[in-house]
Amino acid sequence: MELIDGKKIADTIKQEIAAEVAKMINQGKKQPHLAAILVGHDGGSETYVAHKVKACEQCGFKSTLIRYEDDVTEIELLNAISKLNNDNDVDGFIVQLPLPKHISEQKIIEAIDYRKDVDGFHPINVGRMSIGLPCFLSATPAGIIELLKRYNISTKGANCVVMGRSNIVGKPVATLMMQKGIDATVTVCHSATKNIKEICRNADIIIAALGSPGFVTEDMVKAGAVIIDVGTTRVASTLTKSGFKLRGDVDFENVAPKCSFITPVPGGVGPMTIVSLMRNTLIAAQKVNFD
Ligand code: L34
Repeated sequence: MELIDGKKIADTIKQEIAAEVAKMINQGKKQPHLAAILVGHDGGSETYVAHKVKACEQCGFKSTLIRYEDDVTEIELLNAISKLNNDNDVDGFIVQLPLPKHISEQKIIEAIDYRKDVDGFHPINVGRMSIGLPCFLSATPAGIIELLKRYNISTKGANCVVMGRSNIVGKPVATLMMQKGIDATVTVCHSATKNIKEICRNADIIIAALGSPGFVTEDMVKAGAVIIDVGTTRVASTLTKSGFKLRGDVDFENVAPKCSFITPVPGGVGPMTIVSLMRNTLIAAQKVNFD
């Protein structure tokens, strides 16, 4: 069993991006600039956005964090987005999800100029991805593909089971895995799927993105399978100062010995999500024309 070290790969990629930025600056170009809107004080969102701001520093980007309280109105957020759309210094921006219930996430996502949508959540980017056109790929799926590539994991003809059908991970990663060049045979499982254990046992690659801690157990995994664990649920723990620890969707302790490759939580997919956002911001700053 080999551990897939997402943190190490992410650190390497950040250095590659920083070198690219140094070149741009040498050529007299402006520093790439990522802005993030964070609403409220959700613990997970605070952590992820803080990681994004820090990664900007490491890559040599400028970053701007715009914060609102939970009671922000939809109109206020739409105004903030419109400002960022029109700000020539901002190359790309994100609105960290989830948002409070009184705000329509879809409306917010669709208000973002797709050319600055470095999350790749706008329907134009999602649509372009589905038909294999250049676009901003959403960060977690792109990070997973990059990990498979950097570990030389063969995907051609592999049976890939994606667990979860969210717009952020399940659906886009399933789309990417079946694309020409990656060439996996993809099955997507969700809460209404029958025989989920059987389907998983047939998988060469399992991508677990359900947000259900420890769901994937040893009896669901074929010997030698590759396991990508996207879950990062905070569960109560008396062992840590914070009072919680992160748990993935995979029962790591019992599943790991059976696999050929497995991602840990933390230190697997999470850091790759951050670095894919950095890559998209670099592309946005280079004003690559996708059309
Ligand atoms: N708009 N909303 C928008 N874009 C995104 O790309 C996200 N996502 C998801 C939630 N909402 C979003 C993230 O940023 C999930 N996500 C994310 C980002 C980073 C990490 C996990 C999820 C991460 O860094 N995980 C670390 C541990 C972090 C910790 O200590 O809590 C890891 O090693 O897995």
